[in-house]
Amino acid sequence: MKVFLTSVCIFSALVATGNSLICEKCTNLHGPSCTGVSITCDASKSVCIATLKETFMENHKRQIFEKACGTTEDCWNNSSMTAGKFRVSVNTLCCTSDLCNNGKPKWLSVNSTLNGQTCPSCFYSVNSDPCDDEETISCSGLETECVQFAVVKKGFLTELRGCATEQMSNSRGKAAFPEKSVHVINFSKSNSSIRLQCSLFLPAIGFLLLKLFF
Ligand SMILES: *[C@@H]1O[C@H](CO)[C@@H](O)[C@H](O)[C@H]1NC(C)=O
Ligand SMILES: *[C@@H]1O[C@H](CO)[C@@H](O)[C@H](O)[C@H]1NC(C)=O
Ligand SMILES: *[C@@H]1O[C@H](CO)[C@@H](O)[C@H](O)[C@H]1NC(C)=O
Ligand SMILES: *[C@@H]1O[C@H](CO)[C@@H](O)[C@H](O)[C@H]1NC(C)=O
Ligand SMILES: CC(=O)N[C@H]1CO[C@H](CO)[C@@H](O)[C@@H]1O
Repeated sequence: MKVFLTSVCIFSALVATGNSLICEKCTNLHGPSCTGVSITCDASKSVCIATLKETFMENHKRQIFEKACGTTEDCWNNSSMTAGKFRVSVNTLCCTSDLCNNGKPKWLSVNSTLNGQTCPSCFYSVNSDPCDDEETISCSGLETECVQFAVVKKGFLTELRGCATEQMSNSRGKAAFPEKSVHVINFSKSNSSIRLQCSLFLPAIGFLLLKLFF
């Protein structure tokens, strides 16, 4: 009887697994690696992913590392942008065999060679200075496109303008903020040789009004 039950259990375990992918799952909010448990992915998830997100604000660096089941839309390579004093880069390892996201992927290091592009630059959030419409930055590495957009997280709005990689630009800003809790709005490519329309952004309108009336 015991033997029979054991085989039933093993059998159902096999059936439950079926063709589903198995991936490692873990999150480290303060570092570049993590080890976790093996999980069986939902049928809708076809890749195992490992994502390293690095942010720099002024001189403060933060690294977030996550391993999970995912879809090919969660795969970002060479996705970085620089906006004012803020820089974010996101790199993803995406693979399709069981537990292929274990271990520690190798990531490209930051390329700080100037590439000749200049873009309007701004990082405007709660507690930071309003955007200066004249401000530009020189772009480096693979960040050859000018983009602008805003992100909303928990009701707070942050406005970004700056240099982005092609992958970042193609993702319409989402690659910088893969978190489900962050919504990208009002994305557009900007042209370094055309003056930005400040009124695109609500905080800027507030700032303009202040300038006009006081
Ligand atoms: C990202 O780059 C790595 C290494 O260059 C490569 O193995 C991987 O296939 C790339 N992933 C995507 C989604 O382009
Ligand atoms: C990412 O950048 C590296 C180095 O420039 C390049 O070799 C690689 O092809 C790029 N990957 C993608 C997906 O663009
Ligand atoms: C770094 O960026 C420069 C300028 O875009 C480029 O010429 C160079 O090939 C890049 N180096 C690497 C290792 O990707
Ligand atoms: C940017 O503006 C210049 C000059 O007006 C124009 O030649 C170029 O095609 C524009 N680029 C984009 C991406 O709109
Ligand atoms: C200032 C501005 O352009 N705001 C727009 C941002 O995008 C939302 C919808 O995504 C619009 O409703 C806003 O008007």
